[in-house]
Amino acid sequence: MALSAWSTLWFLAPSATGGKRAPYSPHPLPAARQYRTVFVSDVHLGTRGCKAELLADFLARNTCETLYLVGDIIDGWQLKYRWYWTDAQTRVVAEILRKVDEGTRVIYVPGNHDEFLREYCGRNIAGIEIVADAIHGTADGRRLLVLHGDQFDGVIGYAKWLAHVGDWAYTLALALNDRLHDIRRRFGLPYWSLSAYLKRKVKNAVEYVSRFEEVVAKAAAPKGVDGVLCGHIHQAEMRRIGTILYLNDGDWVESCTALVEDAGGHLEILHWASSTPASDPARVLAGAEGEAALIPA
Ligand SMILES: [Mn+2]
Repeated sequence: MALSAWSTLWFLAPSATGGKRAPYSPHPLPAARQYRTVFVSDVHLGTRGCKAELLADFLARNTCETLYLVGDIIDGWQLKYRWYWTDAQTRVVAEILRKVDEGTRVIYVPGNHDEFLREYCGRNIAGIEIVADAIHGTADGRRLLVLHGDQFDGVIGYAKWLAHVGDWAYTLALALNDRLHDIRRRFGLPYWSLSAYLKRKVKNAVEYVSRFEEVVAKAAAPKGVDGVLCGHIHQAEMRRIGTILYLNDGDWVESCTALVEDAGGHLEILHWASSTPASDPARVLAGAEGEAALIPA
């Protein structure tokens, strides 16, 4: 009993190598892969919640012919209130520009948090094409409408001012999450997500997600496309809704997901945080994967 209690507190004990904490054991990162297309959104650069290190690693370790940045990449709302920027966030920008230099076509579809970029739609900034929306042709001939998704907030009945309040509450929940995780980790307790817990408690959030997915699919159907790909609600998904394939690439504040297409047109949701080893410090930082945002952002 005493032994097991101590073993859970092993990290408090001075290591044999001179009083410092034992370093995390190195694990091999997942093998780099070549994709035809990578879609990422809801990175929220400029916020504390942004898992920039994981995203920079993901971008550095995977190549693609086309990279879609599906909105809320830079969080203009947060940066307006308070300037927050880290070296890892600079690395994300550097990795995107490196992709441009290496010949990847980079297409940026602004979202609501980076709506300041919408006035540049049709322009090319540093080799990145800024567009309001796009049609992506998959390798197997399907046509996907690519947009951020906030356009449908009004239809769902989510006012913009309310979204701002939601954004603030969501940021707070994520901050509490990280703090709580730090404390629990110190006591050797496993990861427990406050925001995931709250999400389960807040039934409205679950209803919002399914309603959002249906509204987006319904709007895409008359456009003569096979599917629609968006972000915005921080919940990765791939499912058929009526005749439309609904795709959501998730986010990089909680779940660290991307949507990827291989050379044959096969689409899948990639959980980058869970594809790294459990004891990887970067993963600990990212928290649990696959959980939804408490409040749509
Ligand atoms: Mn958004």
